[in-house]
Amino acid sequence: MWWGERGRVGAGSAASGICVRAQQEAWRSPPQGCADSAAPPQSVQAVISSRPRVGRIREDPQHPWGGHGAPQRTPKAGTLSLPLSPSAKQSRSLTQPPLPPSLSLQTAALAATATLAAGASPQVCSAGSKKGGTCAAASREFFPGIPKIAYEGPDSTNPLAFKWYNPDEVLAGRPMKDWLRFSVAFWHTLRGDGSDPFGDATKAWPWEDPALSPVDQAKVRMHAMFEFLEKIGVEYWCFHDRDIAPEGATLAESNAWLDEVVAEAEALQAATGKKVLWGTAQLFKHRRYAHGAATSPNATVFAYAAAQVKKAMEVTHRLGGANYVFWGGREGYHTLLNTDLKLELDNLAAFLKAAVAHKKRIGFKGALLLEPKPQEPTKHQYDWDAGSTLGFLRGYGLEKEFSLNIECNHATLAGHSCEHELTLAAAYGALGNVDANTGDPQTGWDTDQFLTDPREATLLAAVILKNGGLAPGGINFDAKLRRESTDVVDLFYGHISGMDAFARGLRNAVAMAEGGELEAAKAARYASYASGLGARIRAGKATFEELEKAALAGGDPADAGLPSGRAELMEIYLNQYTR
Ligand SMILES: [Mn+2]
Repeated sequence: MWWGERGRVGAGSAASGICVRAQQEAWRSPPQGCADSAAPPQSVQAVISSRPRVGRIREDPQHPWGGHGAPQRTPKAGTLSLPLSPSAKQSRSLTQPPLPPSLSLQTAALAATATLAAGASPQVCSAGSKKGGTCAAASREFFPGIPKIAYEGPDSTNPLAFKWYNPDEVLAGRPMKDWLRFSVAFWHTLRGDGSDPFGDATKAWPWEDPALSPVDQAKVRMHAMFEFLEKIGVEYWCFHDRDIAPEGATLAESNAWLDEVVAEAEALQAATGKKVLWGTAQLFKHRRYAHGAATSPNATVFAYAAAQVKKAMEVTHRLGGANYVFWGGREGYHTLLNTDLKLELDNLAAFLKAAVAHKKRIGFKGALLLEPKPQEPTKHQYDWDAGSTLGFLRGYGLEKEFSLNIECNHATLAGHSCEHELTLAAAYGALGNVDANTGDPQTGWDTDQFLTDPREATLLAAVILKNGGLAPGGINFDAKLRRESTDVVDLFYGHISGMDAFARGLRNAVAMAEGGELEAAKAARYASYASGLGARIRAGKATFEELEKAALAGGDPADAGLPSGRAELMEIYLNQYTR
């Protein structure tokens, strides 16, 4: 295996090595089975305070995620020793900001957390996990001291609790969890390392272990994912093929490694009841896709991309995915001077038709979704926005096979509101899924922040409510921490904030619908279409001759006076329901 050839296998891969490292790195929970795992009990505060701090982070050019490598930690000498395992020689500097007081009050006994973690991250060691070290590493607790997040109601001041999201509470005839169908994105939450075009990785996540082989590392990450899902209380997750498994030296090797990691995920799903909301293929990162994938000028690249999607669809199907997504990050152009736009659109349609055929061949029942975005990384992406994507689908007769995955930050990049994109997709019966995030009003690029504004969430939830929900889609947190947010607890804060925003928005939207002022005002505004001439127009029966006759007889509508649009009153209603 290539990682062996490059010297990635060391003594650290063995169970004993993991135990030694755990002793050396004070922030780690000792893996189960290590001789010193009976370390003295610590307070929750001490465990949280010993969360991984970013030490020295160096580039790892072999890291499958690319140039910005897996962060590697060097414990930093500090000023205060914590009562960790007896052999932990390192001391750590307590430089992080004070924790919310509620944190130290929660789960007074670490034992409760440990029990939870054991349930959250069951000891699944698939046939592929031959190294004892991997199994031990995967069985560790990755979020020590963080309890399962509970609903405490709007008056709670505990930041590690839900104020609005109460999963089993029934609203408008359905539990909140079924309206919202939240999902965690593997790529941001597990793989996001804080790097940007100007800087290296900033996050030193405890599941990253450079001593492991890439495949074993991928399995360990998968265990961290399921512990996170369990503690945050989210039922679904989403992935790209290359997020969850490394790229091999050949396509066959990539496929084999993907199968190995998917087997681990399958076992974890069986043990926890968690499900895949959607899977997708990463057709934008590797240099082979520099000119595009399905719209590449090179037929060999088209074929490679097709093979990758074929496999990604198959593993999504194997994991029981509810949807499969296509995001064409490189499907576009940088200049029309070298681009045959018509040929590329034809090829994109041919690619999608082949995907539909394969879906039917393998019996995948999930929905196929296209995800619009106007640009970034290309100057112009063909799936610019909901409108252009719907037009493309209709132009090639694909509208019955695909619906849309609307990402809010993509909507704003296209010059729309997310509410607009959801409303337009819903109008065409094509609202498939929401990638929940937001941009920053002061920046013009895709910042993928957690959407936390209750007014915005109310507007979006109102569309979702009117659409009758999103199933088989849901609300996927395609959102990442800021570069400078570097603790695992920040992942919880981000998701709690996002989940609470949508839950609050849903509560507001249900109340707004029950109040009925906005719908009544809208109905009144269009009342002229309810009968007579308007009803004939609605039915598509009115001819130009008939309409001309009515206009000649009726005079200028402006003279009769047109009703006010009442936008300001509508804003009062919206704010009245935004809590
Ligand atoms: Mn985005």
